[in-house]
Amino acid sequence: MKKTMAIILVLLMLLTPLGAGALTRAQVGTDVSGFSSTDLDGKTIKGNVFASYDVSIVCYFAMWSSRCLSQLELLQQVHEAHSEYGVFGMLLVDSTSTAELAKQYFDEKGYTFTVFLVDSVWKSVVEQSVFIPQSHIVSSDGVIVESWQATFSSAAKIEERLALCAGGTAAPDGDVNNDGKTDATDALIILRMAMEIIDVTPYALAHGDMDGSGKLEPADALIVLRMSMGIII
Ligand SMILES: [Ca+2]
Repeated sequence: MKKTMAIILVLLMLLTPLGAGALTRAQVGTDVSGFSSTDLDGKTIKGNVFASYDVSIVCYFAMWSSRCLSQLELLQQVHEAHSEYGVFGMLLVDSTSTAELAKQYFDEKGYTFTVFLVDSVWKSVVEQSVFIPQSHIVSSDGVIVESWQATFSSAAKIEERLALCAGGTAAPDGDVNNDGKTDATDALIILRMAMEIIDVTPYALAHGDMDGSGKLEPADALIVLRMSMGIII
């Protein structure tokens, strides 16, 4: 039985592409403490800013994307509720997404969290994905511990990820991609992490370590696959 399940898992892994929300190996683990840029008022901001917080979220956004603008409202909510977390917007700059436009928008909306312009250090990170917005959670020493290539549906979702990255715990429910369902996609992500194809993130470990062993293993993927098939609840 175990062998059969393992074969099914491997076949699924080979055949199923991971969609938005997939974690890229190259972004997680990147040291961005050397970044240097300016905020919307032209003030210098550098990588040492992360040292003031348990963890920080940096959301890469463009003014021409309504999907991005919807995230700013959520980020403001997190910023107001949690002084222990750094909340930063990082602006894509082009002819229709300028610092002036962003400043005007933030003033109109009453948003108060810091926005800085993407610099060369961050550019090498964000260019690895075509998705925007993308959010990166950064440790106090300036290393990316989690990257999220999808929109968040609520401030609570952002807060949960930040709490886990800051060392919090969660009940393992198998939903490692945080889409509200436990299904074969989650099993695949766990398997890929167990095989070191993609990096294990704090969020995935908290939600996917089904047997409580402290790490993600094929056994966890099997449990999640069985849950998704209704074999165990
Ligand atoms: Ca899921």
